[in-house]
Amino acid sequence: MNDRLTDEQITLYRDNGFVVLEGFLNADELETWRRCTDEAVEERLASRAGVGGKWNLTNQGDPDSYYAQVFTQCLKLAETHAGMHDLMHDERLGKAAGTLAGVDGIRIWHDQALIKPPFGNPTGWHLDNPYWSFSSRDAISIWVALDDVTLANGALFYIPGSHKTARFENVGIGEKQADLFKVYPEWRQVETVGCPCPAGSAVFHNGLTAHGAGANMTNKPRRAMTCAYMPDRATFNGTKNILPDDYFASLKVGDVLNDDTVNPLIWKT
Ligand SMILES: O=C(O)CCC(=O)C(=O)O
Ligand SMILES: [Fe+2]
Repeated sequence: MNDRLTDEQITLYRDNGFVVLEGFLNADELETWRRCTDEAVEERLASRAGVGGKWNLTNQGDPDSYYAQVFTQCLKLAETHAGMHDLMHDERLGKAAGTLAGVDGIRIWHDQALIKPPFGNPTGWHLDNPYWSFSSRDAISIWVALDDVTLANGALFYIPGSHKTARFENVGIGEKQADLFKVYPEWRQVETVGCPCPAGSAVFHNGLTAHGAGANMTNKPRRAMTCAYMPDRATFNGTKNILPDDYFASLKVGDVLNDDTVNPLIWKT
């Protein structure tokens, strides 16, 4: 894993709100990530209801819906697949995320496979952090390309610098790609940046950077394995998102989200 970050990469991340690291995984690691992702997704879909019978850990409840055809989304695969657990708990990922974000500890918010199917719908423009149960300008995600990602099969697109002016207001990923620009009309003036990248690349983005992805115009899947990270000591904002029912019921707004089972601490300075 080529997890060493240059000062230039850190600066790019902080200025733009995203950075592409080509050659992050070597060929052997890429094979392992592909195998674990394929197996974990297959198991999750075969179990139909995911962890604890909760449909919210996959979006394939109605495979014909618009959202189900944006990507096959399977959340928290580290909890159901041992190989994926080992990949996601790798301290080097936490260190890279924490170094880019400039924080002293990183917890897993959730992992998720995002497999854009052949002829899949585009991913509408959105922010990530406002979906989650903590509000932080330092939230960060890794998105690892498991296939060569091109402008034809669903490359990520970003609005550079949008993380600096985002206000935690958001829209859902729906059929209307441009809804986010009703909330942030000023971002219409900013040139977007597409991020095609070879398989094995890692793309990091801030949880408040506006992003989306194109349609998959090819007859092959575009596989990505991702993980969203929460800075250590982040606090509960009242949103349930994917928190387990009993844990959610026990929380008050402002509580520190430091349950090591729900949100494992994978790196600390
Ligand atoms: O893979 C995609 O199409 C979208 C990815 C995304 O929204 C994310 O990783 O936050
Ligand atoms: Fe996203």
